[in-house]
Amino acid sequence: MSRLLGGTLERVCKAVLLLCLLHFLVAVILYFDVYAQHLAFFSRFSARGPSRALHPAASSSTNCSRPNATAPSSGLPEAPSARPGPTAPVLPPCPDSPPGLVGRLLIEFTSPMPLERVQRENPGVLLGGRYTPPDCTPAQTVAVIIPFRHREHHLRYWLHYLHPILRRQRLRYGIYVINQHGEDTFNRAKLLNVGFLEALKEDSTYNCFIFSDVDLVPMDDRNLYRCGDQPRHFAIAMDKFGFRLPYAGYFGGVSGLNKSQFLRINGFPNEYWGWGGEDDDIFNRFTKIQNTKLTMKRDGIGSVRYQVLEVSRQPLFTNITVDIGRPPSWPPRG
Ligand code: NGS
Repeated sequence: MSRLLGGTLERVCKAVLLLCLLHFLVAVILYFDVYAQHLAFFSRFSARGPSRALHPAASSSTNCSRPNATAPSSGLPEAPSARPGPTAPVLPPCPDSPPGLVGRLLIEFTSPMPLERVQRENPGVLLGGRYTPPDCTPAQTVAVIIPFRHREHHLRYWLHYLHPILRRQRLRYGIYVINQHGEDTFNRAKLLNVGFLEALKEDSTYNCFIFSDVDLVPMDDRNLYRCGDQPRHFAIAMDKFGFRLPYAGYFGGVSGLNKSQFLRINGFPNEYWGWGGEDDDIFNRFTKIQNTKLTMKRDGIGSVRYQVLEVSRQPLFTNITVDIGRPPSWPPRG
């Protein structure tokens, strides 16, 4: 009887052990599945809904670098950059994989972030938030467009994190904050259209446009802010969505299109007043599905109407205040 009981007990113990092992294996697989995508990790520091705690990957300092860190062998020059004059030697093309990247970044939004500090820590950035690597010639010129209103606090963090990242990525870039004038309903996509046109007025050599929310920063500098053969969605793994896409076809947060891609889809829709939907419409422009097929020809960069009220070149960004009008009189969305 006792031998029978002992045998059963042994079998139960073995089964429990096996189950534990299986559990451990699944945990390891899931861990690597999530962390394999860490290049694409993004942190949103204000959710549109209630604010959320940062993922431990963002708040822990383990293996993470400070935003203005330099890799030991980066050789990142700090001197203010200048375009080569007629006698300056022709610089070599910038490498595809920039040598000075530091990988995972320590992202935290606790201490105040004065603009003077950001300026001090980014000596190579010129008036208007322009930067050109002094030691190589980048393949693209990148305009970063930020739709904006009343988010100075977020903007300071964004500049603090992004300038060092973009410099390490050896990009030639400019930062354009497109500030919606007045208190009428916000229109993110229309501001992005304005940013595209106004950035090109500032510098007609821009050939890559990165459209970024002001409260979204990459958590790893190996996520390169460059354009590709296809429109790119950068924010595919965000802390607020558990580092996954909230749904297939999500195109919000940070995206990038080169000039011809943007023009081929007639830019972005102007008619999405208030929260949500504009990014889905933009995504649909690539696949020309649903209602977008009917609207994209008449509503886009070709039909955008606005008035520039002020262009102000600040040390770390160009601020363009625009009047984009108001939503039509039927009830606004969102
Ligand atoms: C969808 C919205 C998108 C938005 C996404 C995530 O429902 O514009 O939620 O929103 N689409 C529509 O409203 C049709 S978020 O959780 O970031 O606030 O980007």
